[in-house]
Amino acid sequence: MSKILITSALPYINGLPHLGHMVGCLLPSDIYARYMRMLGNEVLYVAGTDEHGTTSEVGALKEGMDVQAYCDMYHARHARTYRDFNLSFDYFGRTSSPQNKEITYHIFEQLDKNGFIEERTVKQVYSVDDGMFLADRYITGTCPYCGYEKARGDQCENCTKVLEPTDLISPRSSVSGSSNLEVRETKHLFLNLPKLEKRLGEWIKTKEPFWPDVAYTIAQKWLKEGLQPRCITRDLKWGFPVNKPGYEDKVFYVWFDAPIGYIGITKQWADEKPEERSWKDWWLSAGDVRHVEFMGKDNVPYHSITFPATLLGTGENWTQVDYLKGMSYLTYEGGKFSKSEKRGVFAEDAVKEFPADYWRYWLMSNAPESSDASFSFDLFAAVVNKDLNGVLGNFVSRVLKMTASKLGEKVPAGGMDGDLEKSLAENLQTRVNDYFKYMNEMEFRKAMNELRGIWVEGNNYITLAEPWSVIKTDEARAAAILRTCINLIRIFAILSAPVMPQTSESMLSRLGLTMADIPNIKNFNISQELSALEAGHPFTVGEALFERITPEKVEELKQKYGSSK
Ligand code: B3M
Ligand code: ZN
Repeated sequence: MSKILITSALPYINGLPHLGHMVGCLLPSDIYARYMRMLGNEVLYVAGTDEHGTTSEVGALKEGMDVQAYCDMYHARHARTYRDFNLSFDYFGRTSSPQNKEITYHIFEQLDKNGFIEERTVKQVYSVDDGMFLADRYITGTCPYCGYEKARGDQCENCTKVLEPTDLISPRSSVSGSSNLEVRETKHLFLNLPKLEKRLGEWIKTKEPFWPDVAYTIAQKWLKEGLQPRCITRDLKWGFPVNKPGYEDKVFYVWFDAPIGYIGITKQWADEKPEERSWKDWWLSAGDVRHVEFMGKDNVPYHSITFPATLLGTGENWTQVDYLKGMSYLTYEGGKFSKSEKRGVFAEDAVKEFPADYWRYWLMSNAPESSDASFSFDLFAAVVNKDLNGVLGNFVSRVLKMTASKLGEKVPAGGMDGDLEKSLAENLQTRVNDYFKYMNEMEFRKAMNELRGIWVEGNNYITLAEPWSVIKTDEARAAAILRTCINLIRIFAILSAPVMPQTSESMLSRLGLTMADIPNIKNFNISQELSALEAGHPFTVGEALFERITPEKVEELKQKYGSSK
């Protein structure tokens, strides 16, 4: 048994998750966590909301709420949505927790003590009427290059030129619209990354054979270009006040305390049962922990450079990332998801339309891994109707109905296995080995392809074995075939459990089993599993597992959620 620490990138509190966020880090991490538990590993799986920063302050301001209350409300909404999607976090915490504050302070003190923090004076835009320094993207003005009137201080959306706030013509605050802006000098703390570059390079080398290409390439590119000192403080009110004399009125930059949040959230989890849990067993001189992180690819630099360097700079033995799974992007009906333009399915609504498993399966079998992927309701309905309803659902209901009506609601007795069963076992074992291989490698699209292949083997078997005709002449042989089929249902339930936990539970319950009856799958031997349920074991037929999605429903959904431009 190994200890596996799994984290999903922490979603920003102010952006409610859409399908792209779900597939970008939350879902794959859950599927991996469930799978690792089924292998008998000791898993700790944590995530939480990323709450600090200008976006929260501005978001709260726009909704006329106090920032704390705003974050409390959105935290609850995030947590509820992920519960509805059946994400199996051991803990879903918050970066604003006292625990995270304590660890952030400690890490900062170590960095400062070891000489990796430096003071610099920078020039920044101050909004007199708002009484605050403005982050570059909260300054709006006319683009000097193309004349677009709503260019942001960091970039012009229209011509994509990267800008400095001072480039803008007639700049104004995006918070209040006020143009009473001044450039003021302000002191900030920087993490001296150049000083850590050598150590970081050496550490990355130790990871080379294990890191997926995307992560390794991005990290190498940054190192090659040379690291720059990074500002880790901000002139804001919402955040952890900096614990250094002279900086008390500033807070840590959101990207400083957010990844530390993984540790802070683990401490939140441990503090609930201090007598049996220890956060240090996972994070500090923990030794035997394998740490796997899931994130969108834009987050990779922070997780392969900045955060590891931060931890290295403490001089302490922190658990570092062993594997980074970076996902590409999911588009919606060929365009971008956009809350303001009412385009795209947000996770909160998704589970109101269909059970979570429909989404979980579709998203993982179309995961944007090697390239971006596109969601459309046509594709979604096609996959649900074909793979889930047509292949899996149909098999289950056909087998159970036929057995119940011809031989009673028990696993039938009698008959002999023959060549068909032999080749079924062989084919399945190959498929299952590949499925496990891809799950281990976190190649989810390929893994889902194998899972579907496993269901297809069941359908091929029943088509060849024809229990419906055999039963007319040889009841014992038909009994043997249906016994195999019922055992296949149990096997399908076990193997589908990481991606479709509810469906799995529903399949098991027909067989009088629960999730707790799922065996350790480390040495999953198909021949043995094919006779796990013995003659006489009772079952019930139950309702259809899935519902077909009609073309009318697809049209209705396209209208409701916005279709392609
Ligand atoms: N909240 C960015 C994002 O959601 C950021 C991730 C933090 S992970 C420590 O894309
Ligand atoms: Zn422009």
